[in-house]
Amino acid sequence: MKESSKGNSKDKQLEQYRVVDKGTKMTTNQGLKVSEDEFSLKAGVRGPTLMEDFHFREKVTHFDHERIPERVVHARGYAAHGEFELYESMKEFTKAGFLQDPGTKTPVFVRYSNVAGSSGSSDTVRDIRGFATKFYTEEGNYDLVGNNVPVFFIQDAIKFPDLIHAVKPEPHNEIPQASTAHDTFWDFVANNQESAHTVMWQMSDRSIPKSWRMMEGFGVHTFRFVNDKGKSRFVKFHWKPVLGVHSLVWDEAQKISGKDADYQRRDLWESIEIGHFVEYEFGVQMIEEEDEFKFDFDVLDATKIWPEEIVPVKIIGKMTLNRNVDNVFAETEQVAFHPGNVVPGIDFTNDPLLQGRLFSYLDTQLIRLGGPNFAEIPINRPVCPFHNNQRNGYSRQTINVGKVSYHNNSLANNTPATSTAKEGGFVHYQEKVEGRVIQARSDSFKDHFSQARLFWNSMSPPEKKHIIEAFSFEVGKVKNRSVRQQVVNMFVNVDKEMATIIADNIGVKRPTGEQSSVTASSPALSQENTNSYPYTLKVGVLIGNGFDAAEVKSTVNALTNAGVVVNLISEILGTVRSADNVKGNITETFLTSSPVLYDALYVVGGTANNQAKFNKDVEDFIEEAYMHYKPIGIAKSGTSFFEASEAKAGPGIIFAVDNPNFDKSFIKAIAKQRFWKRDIY
Ligand code: HDE
Repeated sequence: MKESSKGNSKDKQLEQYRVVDKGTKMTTNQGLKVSEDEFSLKAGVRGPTLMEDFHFREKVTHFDHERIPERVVHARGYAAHGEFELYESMKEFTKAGFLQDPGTKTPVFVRYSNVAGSSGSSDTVRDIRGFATKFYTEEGNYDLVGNNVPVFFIQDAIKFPDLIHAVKPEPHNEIPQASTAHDTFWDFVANNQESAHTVMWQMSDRSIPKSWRMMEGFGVHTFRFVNDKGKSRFVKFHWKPVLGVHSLVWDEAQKISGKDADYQRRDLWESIEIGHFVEYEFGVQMIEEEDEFKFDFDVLDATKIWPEEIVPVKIIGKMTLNRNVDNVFAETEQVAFHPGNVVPGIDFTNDPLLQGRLFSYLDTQLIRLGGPNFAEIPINRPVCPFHNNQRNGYSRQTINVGKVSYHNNSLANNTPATSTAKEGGFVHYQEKVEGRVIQARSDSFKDHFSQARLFWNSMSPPEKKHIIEAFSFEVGKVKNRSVRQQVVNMFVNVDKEMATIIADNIGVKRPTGEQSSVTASSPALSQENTNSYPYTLKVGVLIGNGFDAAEVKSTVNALTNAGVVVNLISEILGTVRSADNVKGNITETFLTSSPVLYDALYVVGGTANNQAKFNKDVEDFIEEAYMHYKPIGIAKSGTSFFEASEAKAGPGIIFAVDNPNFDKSFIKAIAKQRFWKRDIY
């Protein structure tokens, strides 16, 4: 671990709680040294175990209670520490302390998650990803609990339990795990048409991100910035990954689930361990209060984006994740996020989805973390002092000294004292609210298809193809014909051709409705327009004995210099030798690895003990990478291996033969990641 990455105030606070057991003597929880940890206490060597064995009872009792309830949603997750640095002062817009002075660094903790699956499910399922950030500011913890998709399925929090019941495995047989490809989810979609826009995102490549390091994050709701003069503006928050937005292809995602269910957490862990820190820029979109009604969407509706071309994203800082956790349970599992954790200068709006979340998160922590004292768990403690009159409850750790635990008081000089706004006290924004008590939704929330169509219009041809394939897979898994029909009848509102192709694929009648008349598009929504770098991508080198050391070394060096991670793959672990006896270190075999775990292949070829099997393995790797549109670089000695495979020369296939620019072209191809123009089927 890099020394520098243990330096911020949160890291220092956590340091006090770290316990290193290595090199110590074993004791009970009471501190008594243990003399025997192999055999329980028995009456005779073949006799019954005795109740008296307090060490056995303590050990097993603790074990019996090791689990806590997993999160009801977002159960599968993984996290890392880091820092947020402000580029430019936001003083004009917000009084939030951590957004005032350029260069201010704030410790952060980020937990990524999948929504639907249980904690043991696979990383690469099709799902929206959670992207929750806790900023440990000097004014208290600020939590931005967002997703990698900017919109949500529903408009009012009262429908959240319904949505989640429909998404989760069906209750009669608890199938399928971590998948929306089943009857109840699509029945929910078709009968709750406000989900249309988010479902389009979910059927797009966004829901199979290649890496958490390569996906955007969104606050989703409209929040408020409030400045020191009390002026408020509407704001939406964005995380933009420096490496750009990249996705898996569906066949690859499914195969990775089997080959490495921990694919995304491993990617995050390993990247941070080798110093490939994870970076996102932080952006804000702002709308003046007086412009609230100037748009063709309601700013309070969480099923709508503010197209970046209409409301630009202002980049104001950068987050870098640079330290893995010490203990996943203590940190990642026990972290408690809450959209209601705000600081002065950031406030809420009347978005009915946000309003409901403000209740739900505190409530869920009470059951998950076993009582009201979870803020005292090290990962949840703010870095600034915290004092109030809350007392007692399960697992209270603070020893509050003195007899006063009420307000107002005279015995403690009326402390802990409240603070005015000037002194940093949080004062809720004084929005004027009027209305009748009513259970209804504003008409301005009722357009469900315009932005779903905007999203469709913004997609490139390969992205559109993937969306159609995703629908055809997901709805194709729905057994109930009426539900399948209802889904295409709904999505014809987005695009007639799309819905017609899906209808044909899933064996229902072509829909008769008409698509939305929106013709606008938002180029920012297409992944085609994203950043692409070779940095941190992974290349598998398929190599046997007898390779040309000079050629391979030069390419591997060029790749490494570009920040590419290179693994040598062969028939067995150990070493391979070049024609002139230079050694190569084999870290994976054809059996332990798979082309789906690499971004590109470098085919060197060579000789092996079982040449026929080696040749077949190399060909299989080439064919699979080819089918997933990945770049393949072919060393001179690799040409015959490539030619023996079913893959064809064309986009993203770079040969070293007669190519003085091989390294450069290969690195460029690696950065591009996918070659959709490949003739596959
Ligand atoms: Fe959540 N959500 N949510 N959610 N959510 C939870 O809190 C809830 C919503 C999000 O890594 C739960 O601690 C309601 C939108 C993330 O620990 C729970 C509604 C967005 C995480 C809960 C929503 C999110 C959660 C479950 C409808 C994107 C994981 C465990 C109004 C902006 C945080 C927990 C982590 C977790 C409730 C909708 C993001 C039950 C009622 C919209 C990233 O409290």
